[in-house]
This record gives sequence, C-alpha cells and structure tokens, in this order.
Amino acid sequence: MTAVETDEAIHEGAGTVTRVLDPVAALAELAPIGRDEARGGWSRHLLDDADQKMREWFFNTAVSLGLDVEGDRNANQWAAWSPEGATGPAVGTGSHLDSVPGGGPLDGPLGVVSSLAAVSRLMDEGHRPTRPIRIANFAEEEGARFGVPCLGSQLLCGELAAERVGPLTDSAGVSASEVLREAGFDPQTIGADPSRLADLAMYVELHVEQGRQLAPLDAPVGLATGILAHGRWRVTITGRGDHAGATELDSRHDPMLVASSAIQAARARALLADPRTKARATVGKLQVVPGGSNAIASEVRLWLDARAEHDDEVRALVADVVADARKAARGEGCEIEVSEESFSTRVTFDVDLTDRLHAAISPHLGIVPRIPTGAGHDAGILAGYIPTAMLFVRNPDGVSHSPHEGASDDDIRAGVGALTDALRALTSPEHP
Ligand code: HGY
Ligand code: MN
Ligand code: MN
Repeated sequence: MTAVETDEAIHEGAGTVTRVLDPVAALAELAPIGRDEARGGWSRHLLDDADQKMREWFFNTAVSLGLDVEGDRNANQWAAWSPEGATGPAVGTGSHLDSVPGGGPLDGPLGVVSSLAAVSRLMDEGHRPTRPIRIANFAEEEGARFGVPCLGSQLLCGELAAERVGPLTDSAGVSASEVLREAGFDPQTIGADPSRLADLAMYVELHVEQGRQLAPLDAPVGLATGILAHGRWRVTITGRGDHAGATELDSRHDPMLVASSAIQAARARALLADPRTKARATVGKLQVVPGGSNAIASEVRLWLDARAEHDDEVRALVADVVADARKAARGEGCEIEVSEESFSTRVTFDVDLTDRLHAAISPHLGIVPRIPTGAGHDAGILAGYIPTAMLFVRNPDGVSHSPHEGASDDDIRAGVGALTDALRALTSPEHP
C-alpha cells in the first residue's frame, strides 16, 4: 500500500477529493532518506540533501492531500487545511523532520506524518472544521547542524535574536547565512514572525515517547505535563600540541586530560544533586585538534548538555561541572573557555488544553497517562506564547536519539487516531 491510499480511499465528499494517508506506509517512504551507514540510523540536518528530500516529501504529500503548502522566512514549512467555514486563528500541529546524527526514524517524523494522516482522516470523514488546521515542519529542531535547538520555532516566536543565527557555522565551517541563501532564503529577513504566530490559536504536537513511562502503564498514548529545563554549553580547552613519544610527562599541557575530568564531573555532579531535581548532564560530542593518535592534542572542544526540573538547578549543576573543569585546567596548565549555546526554560504545558485533549481521546483509548519529559520540543518553545500540549506514542524500550528508537505499528495508528480525535474536538463548534 502506498502512503496515500488511492482508489479505495478516494471519496467524493462535499465536492472535494480526499485521500487518507497511512502513517506506517508514509514512514516507510521516508526510511531511505538520510540513512547514515557510518553511524547507523538517520542523519538529516538543516537544509542538507537529506533534509531537502524530507521537505520535498512533505510538500508533495501535503499537496496530494489537497493542503495549501508554504514556507516561511525562517525555513519552517506549513501545510494548511482551511476549508469554507474555518475562520480565525488556526489549530497548529506538526513537529520536525530533521534528526540528530545517527538518530532514530520517529523523533520528529512521527509527529509530522501523524498530523498529515490525522487531517486526511478528518477530510475523509467530511469534518467541517470551525478553525483552519496548520501543520508545521519546524526547521533545525535538533540543532544538529548549527548548535541551536528549535531554531525555526524560536525564530518564529522571536525567542532567538535573528542576528545570532547568520554567523553560526556547521562542522564544515559553512555559515547559516550561506546555507539559508543557498536554499533560497534571505538571511536578512529571518526573525520574529508575529503575524504567523498570531494566526495560531493553540499548538498540539504528537511525538514518539523518549524514555520509558508508557510501557509499564500499558498505555499506547500519553499526554505531556512538561519539559525539564535544559541547555547546551560549548567548552574549549587549549593546551600545547606536541609529540606523544618525545614529550616528557612533566612538561605536558594536555587538553584531553582536562576534557576527561569535565566528562567525569558531568556524571559525578549530576549524581550528587538532589534526586528530586532530576539532574542529568551529558557530554556526547567531542572534537579533538589535531586528532592524531601519536600527537598530544592542542585543543579539545566538548559540548555539555545539562537538564533538571528547574532553571536554577540546571545552572547550579553546570556551575559545579565548570568549576571542576577549570580546576583540572589549572592543574594541567591549560586554558578553558565556556560559552552557553542554548538554554530552554522549564515548560509546563497548558492544563486546560491538555484536559480538552484528554476528554477527546480517552473515550477511544481508556487510560491516558500524563507524563513529564526530559526531551525538548518545538512545543516547548510555542508553550511560552500560545496554549500548547503534547501527545506521546509509546516507545517500548524508551530509547531515542539512536537507531534503536521505535514504536509498534498499532501504537503509531493509535497515535494518529488520538490526534484525529483531538483535532476534531478542537475544531468543532463546542470548542470555540
Ligand atoms: O535535545 C532534545 O531534548 C531534543 O531532542 N532536541
Ligand atoms: Mn530529538
Ligand atoms: Mn523531536
């Protein structure tokens, strides 16, 4: 079956031809795009070849469903269903199509595919929405190319200073300005888009669960309560490059030793924190210069990802890790520089909207747990500006940001059913 069921699903209803998108087939269509043979999994980063192919799929599929598709100045894509009778600010849904390096198949794409599938079901059943529905593909949610997560949604909301973005460079040293210009965007126009934001009355994002809370509760779908505060810091340690064999131990200034202290400190300090803070710190990315096996490094760059329940707990955790790293740098005669690349404040999703979603989806699902998440999302940015809520689809072993991320076909379809029920409720007369 192709993603867009053709003959049997084509219905002449209210003069429109509708097709129903099968989410499992759609995800299978996306699977070949951006496969990362070296790492395993998928690598799809802002406006690279893989991301461009994902965008093309989004455009073609949305058009085939009869949606109006456009891109905004911040490289986000939008697919709108705005039939006669749908008035006023829209219900927003969607997610992102970019990935972490070597990520899983569902983190992002599940939300985008489920949104298209849910709208295609509403069209097919002849639903007449009171509001338009807008499906987003937000740009650079993972921040894997330029280091700033939720780039597209932050720019949309004016949460990120546009002038910060252009000079950002990727691992090849190419600037965001060049990449945007090359893809047909004008770097001079990126930035807050108040009229587009004002055209969203609320936002509901479906996402694969990251962490393992739904499986023990035997629930295919959950609702989000909130997101941990989290941020990213780049740590640059400078020593003295030299020969691995000819340099005496007492005359070394080896930044790798300082980096290893910082990595150990991240775990140690998180473990020392009060468990109620849910503190966690990770170093997952390291760059070594020059990177020869027989050379003492001259510089090491590492990125610290730190998260906790509250903003001040994250900052306290980072302060302790950095203090340990600075002490190690002094001991090794190295320089160290720390810069904050991003910070996302703690998020509490809109309780009234979440209650409305619960009322809409629980008749078909039975129990729908409400769970917190440690993972950031575009919904976490939108939540600071408009009523926002999230749906999670059960991830049996909870693994994410890994090729081993997964969800069963039944749960994927249960998620689409829940999002369909949610969007129907939010665009019905009883939900002004
Ligand atoms: O890092 C995160 O939590 C998200 O996946 N960008
Ligand atoms: Mn992610
Ligand atoms: Mn995601």
